[in-house]
Amino acid sequence: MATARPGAIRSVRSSPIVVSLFLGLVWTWMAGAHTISKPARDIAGNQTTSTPASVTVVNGSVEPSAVGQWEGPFSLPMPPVHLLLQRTGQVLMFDESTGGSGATLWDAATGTFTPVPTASNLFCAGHTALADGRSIVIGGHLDAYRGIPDTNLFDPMTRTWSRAADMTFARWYPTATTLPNGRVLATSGWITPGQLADTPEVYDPKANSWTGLTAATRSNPMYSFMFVLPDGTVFNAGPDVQTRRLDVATQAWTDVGGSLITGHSAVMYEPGKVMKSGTFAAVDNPGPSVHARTVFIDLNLANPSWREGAPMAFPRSYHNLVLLPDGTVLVVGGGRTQDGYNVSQAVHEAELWDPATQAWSTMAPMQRPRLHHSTALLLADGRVVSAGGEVLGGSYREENAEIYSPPYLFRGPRPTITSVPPSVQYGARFFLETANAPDIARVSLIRTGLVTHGFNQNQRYLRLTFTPSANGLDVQAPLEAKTAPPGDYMLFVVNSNGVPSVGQFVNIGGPTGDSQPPSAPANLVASLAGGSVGLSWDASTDDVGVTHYNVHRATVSGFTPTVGNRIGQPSTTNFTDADLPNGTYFYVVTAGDGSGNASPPSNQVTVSVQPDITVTPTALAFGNVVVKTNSAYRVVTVSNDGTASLSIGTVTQGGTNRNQFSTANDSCSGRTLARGQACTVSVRFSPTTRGLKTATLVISSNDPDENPVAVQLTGTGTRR
Ligand SMILES: [Ca+2]
Ligand SMILES: [Ca+2]
Ligand SMILES: [Cu+2]
Repeated sequence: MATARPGAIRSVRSSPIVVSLFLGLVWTWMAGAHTISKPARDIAGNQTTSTPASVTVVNGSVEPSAVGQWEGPFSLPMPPVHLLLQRTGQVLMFDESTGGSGATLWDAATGTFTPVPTASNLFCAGHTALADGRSIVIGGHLDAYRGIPDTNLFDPMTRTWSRAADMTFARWYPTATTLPNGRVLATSGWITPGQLADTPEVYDPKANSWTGLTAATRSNPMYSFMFVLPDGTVFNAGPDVQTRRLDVATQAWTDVGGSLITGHSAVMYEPGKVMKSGTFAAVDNPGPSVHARTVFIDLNLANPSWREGAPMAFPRSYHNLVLLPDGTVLVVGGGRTQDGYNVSQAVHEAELWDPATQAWSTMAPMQRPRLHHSTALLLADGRVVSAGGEVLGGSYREENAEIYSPPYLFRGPRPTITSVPPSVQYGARFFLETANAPDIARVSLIRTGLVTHGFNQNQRYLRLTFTPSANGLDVQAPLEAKTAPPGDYMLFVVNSNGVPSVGQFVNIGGPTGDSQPPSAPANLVASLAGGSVGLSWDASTDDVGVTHYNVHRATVSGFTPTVGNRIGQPSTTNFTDADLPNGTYFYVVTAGDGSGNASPPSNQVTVSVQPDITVTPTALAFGNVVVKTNSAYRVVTVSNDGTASLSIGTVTQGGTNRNQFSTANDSCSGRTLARGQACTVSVRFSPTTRGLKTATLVISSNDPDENPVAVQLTGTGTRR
């Protein structure tokens, strides 16, 4: 194996168990006592040695506005190996010490703990969030490297667990990933020692059933770093060095390339852009020395490849990467050794990575060592909880949490969000009420975090575009589920000082009770001015509320409105389609509500954007003119009676006797006439011989249906 496999120290319950690992190493587990597997790494005696609290001067400053500030530690009922943020703002936690079933809800705001036990041992499970906001916990713990097939759902509103269909495979250390269609991908995890669940499977919450991706069977690292990419494929960023992507629909894996390092945590810090840092480690399977390296890949590129960026200030293993509302990435905890419990080698300083500078900055140090089984999570208030750390049966055990306020909470007043809709559908525009609209520089969405073992299986970050208005922001929801799989997100506004609001929970793309579409917009009318089409219509009605209109344009009559021909989503009953090229256009408008229901289309209107040439007169008869004399000049007027500019070519004479006629005072050749403008050209007849002479005055232009226009010229040469 190119990569060491993660493991966990585990308590041992019966006779010696021999566990064979891929590397050919054999560990012997002694019966009875709950001890660390390798006596050489016994940490007895370290347990009660608290790390001296010290103030570290960082970057020449200890100002909270530069390095942030830690609070705590606060006691917890367990060292939380798993932290799952809920839409209530509460955090669900569980570990092994309470039998794996002693899940507890923590309300950080009130400091209260509410037991929410379940029948399954959830220790070492994987977890993500469903479209409706429930947590889905897959697999769990029977014993070391022995998983369970249990699927458990936690509803934050009722605070209850329900048991869903079992997976086909038992999984210990699996990864759960919410797909764009709301289903959940289960990757990897141990069935039994030495046997990984190599076949991914997909859970359908509607059918309550799992389906194996048998054609996608391959050995993936346990607790794989999995990310849904903007193209809908799922990227496995590690902790293997070799990385690859899975097309769930075709069940095909494609190699992406070597990532230079293993990494102990990974984040997708923008859609398609992934970072990982530090060294992968497992308590029972130490590898080479720990480093501080950071690598990146942009999967939006046609040929993505990993590149190395500025390293962290400290070598780290067992750390957590946390996405923050301003787009920065916080690294918390970890240590300089691979053992996972050498508290003397713990890194207490946090570091902050800024995507703008691509550099890490060292932040304030926390009090406690956060090593193996430690967790870190962004709270809705913009602070970060760093919690736990323990080795089963060992003396390293942190039943506490500390809470970090990043520098952005010390840089002036926070913007506030007065209201947002509780749920928004893809492509909708929605109103975010805030008194700070003129000062808002960024609107961000961060999916609720569900973290264990250094990897948050559910967090993701995206920015939303917005338009300020009097009392808030008109915000564009994510256009599709590939960039924001359905579920609960925290919505933040960030002001020009980089200070975030408190996050508001918004469900994106999830199920709603509203299935009734608005009424069709009536009386759609169009007006045309200077190549811009003004559209207006009568307001629609809806049982819940019209949130926006969809303006659609096509070049064929009777077309079907689709996302592909949608040209705008105003929240008002008018829209301007500016600077159209010449052509004939058809428009319809539909009304949308906040649940993604669209009305039938309005009446269709037609707008023709084109020049229209008018030439007066269309024939000139010069009558009898004595040979070798000139007639008087006659004037031909060219005007543009259309709705777009008329471009005139060169005015010429054609026909048999074209040299008997000539032009002067030509203000038309090469001219572009705006709508309503005119030009003139003068023509005279100069016969050189007797008899009837005919020719044409040829006027070419960009008129779509009259090009060229020919003015008939006639005259007769007579004897002197
Ligand atoms: Ca409705
Ligand atoms: Ca015409
Ligand atoms: Cu573990």
